[in-house]
Amino acid sequence: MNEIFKNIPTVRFEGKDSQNPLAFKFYDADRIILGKPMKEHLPFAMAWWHNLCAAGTDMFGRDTADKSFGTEKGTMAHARAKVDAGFEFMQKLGIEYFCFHDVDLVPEAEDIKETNRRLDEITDYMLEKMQETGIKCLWGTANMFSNPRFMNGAGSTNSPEVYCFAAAQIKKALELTVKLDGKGYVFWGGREGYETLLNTDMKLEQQNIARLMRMAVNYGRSIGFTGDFYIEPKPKEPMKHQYDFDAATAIGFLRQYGLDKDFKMNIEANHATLAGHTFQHELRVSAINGMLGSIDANQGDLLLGWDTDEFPANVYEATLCMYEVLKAGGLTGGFNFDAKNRRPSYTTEDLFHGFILGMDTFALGLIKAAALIEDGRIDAFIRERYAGYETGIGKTITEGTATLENLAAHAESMGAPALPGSGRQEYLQSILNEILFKA
Ligand code: XUL
Ligand code: CO
Repeated sequence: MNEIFKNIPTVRFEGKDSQNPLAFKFYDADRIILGKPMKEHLPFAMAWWHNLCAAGTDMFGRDTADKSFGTEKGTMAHARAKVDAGFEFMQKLGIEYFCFHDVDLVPEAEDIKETNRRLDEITDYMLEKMQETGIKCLWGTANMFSNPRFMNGAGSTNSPEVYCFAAAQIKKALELTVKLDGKGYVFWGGREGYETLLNTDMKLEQQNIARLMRMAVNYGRSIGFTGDFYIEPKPKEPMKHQYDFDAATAIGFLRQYGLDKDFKMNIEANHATLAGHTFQHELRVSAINGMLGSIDANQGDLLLGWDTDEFPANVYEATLCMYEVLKAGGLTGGFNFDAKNRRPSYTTEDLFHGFILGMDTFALGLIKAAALIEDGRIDAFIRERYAGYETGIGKTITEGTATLENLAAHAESMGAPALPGSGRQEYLQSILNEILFKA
């Protein structure tokens, strides 16, 4: 087979003193951290759409990068070339997973039967490559937001015909996910929301989304999909308001409609910040509800109000992310780089630099999060901060034996309570800095 990225060698770990732009400085796949090799803590995935499809087009200008891979775009030859490029790319970086939308894989035809035939053909080819390389599928999904028919959403559309079309795409995408043995299936409701309540039946739209998800679960289970379904919360963009606003909202929705046993969260860093939360907050909310499934690893620009999907470079954030992931006992999914190069970074080398940056950032985050946990001062502080609930009147509260009368009687008997202990935020932030930047 022809090598596509001829100027790029296999990217290897060279350590922190290396200045080789095509080497890892921190991601050392086999290094043991807290008893497990880094690559098991960090199952990285390539997003088909950003890496093999997107070429820099934005609202103000056309492509800057050439992603034709020597073929004509919009053809099945191009679809196959993307498979070749993708697998060579993942192998050169040591990435073991990929994620895809249906229409990332093949050009969409007018007739869904023809699109599905193309999907069968390309996934046969992908399966061959997967067997050859050992690379696996992290998750699949259906793109129910790009085609104009989805202008009002898929599950939330006002048109039953469009709803049927969404059902057909989900059915096929689930079949493909099973065929490729994907660990998960994602719902990102990009257009499941509204532009104005003046034309919106919010209750019906939400019920219909839940109905579609229920049908997806029933069908998925009937064809042998044993993995997790994921909701990927995002508050806005493209719609003004999206129903899966954040993790807490999505979890409430899943519980309301009895879908919580089959679904977990796929948390994306940049979506968290758009919702006005930190990435860590969204991970914690998911984890404490037993629903931390997978992560879309990217970062936003806090000065911009949209989803910039940048490769993660912020070690502080990655450390707090990995702290949450380690505390939760790891992910059932993985770390999908839902990230793209900046438009002026249009060369082949830039594709690799983006992933090297992201993988090194998360490797550093893992190393530092493990150090925070081993250091133990933050954990000890939190334990101590809530120690009052382990004995006496506090224990009656957590055990559930307290009544309002008991607690009121206790309050009356003791006079004014002492102030709660200091939160010591600055001390704790110093510990974090000390561990992050220890010379
Ligand atoms: C969009 C986004 C999607 C999902 C998959 O903001 O994150 O690419 O990850 O549909
Ligand atoms: Co995403």
